[in-house]
Amino acid sequence: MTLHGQLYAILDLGYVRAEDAVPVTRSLLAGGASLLQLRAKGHAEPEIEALARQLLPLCREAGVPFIVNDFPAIAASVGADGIHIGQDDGSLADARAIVGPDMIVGRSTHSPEQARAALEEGFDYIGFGPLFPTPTKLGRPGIGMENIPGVMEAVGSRIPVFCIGGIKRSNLPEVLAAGARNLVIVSDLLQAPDVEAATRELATVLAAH
Ligand code: TZP
Ligand code: MG
Repeated sequence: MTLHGQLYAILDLGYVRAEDAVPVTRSLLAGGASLLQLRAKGHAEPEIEALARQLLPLCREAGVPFIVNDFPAIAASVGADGIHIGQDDGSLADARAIVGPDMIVGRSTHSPEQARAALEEGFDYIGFGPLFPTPTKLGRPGIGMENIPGVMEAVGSRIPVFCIGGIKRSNLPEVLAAGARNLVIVSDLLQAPDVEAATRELATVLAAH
């Protein structure tokens, strides 16, 4: 994985109806997303697996890694490219026992200490945030932007660090000025009137930065 310039899009069923998952994923991919995650909090595993089987070929066709949130067994069963796990979802070794040695395994981190720990444990990338409070992840305070430079230096020079949480086209300049180089953006893409155009706008700025 390249260290800089990536836009990680999430097909989040909190914003997209399952029946719209395929066209919205096509728009995210056409707009230039670098990675795509399926995030389906509260949905039943068979439904998530069925959706993953639909989205995986779209990502393959676009040459974009397809990542499953939360469920290593689903990622393994559908042959996804990666799995994303949070702080409460077990260790890297737990995930590797299910997905094997080759799959991308990413970790959510919420502090510089967690970011460094994830690097040392051997994760392939991290999410770092939420930078700002966000309705997509309720109940977590924003950690602010002041730790971005330190985390980018210590961790982001070794594995991709994806800043996440409340990032929008409107605050993109300040987030980039703070040192972010890869971003996860959920609601600003999924709530855009033209998802493909919004994705293209963000992906272009990020790739050129
Ligand atoms: N983890 C930390 S913040 C977040 C997740 C999944 C949600 C980011 O969504 P948005 O809509 O881009 O703030
Ligand atoms: Mg999780």
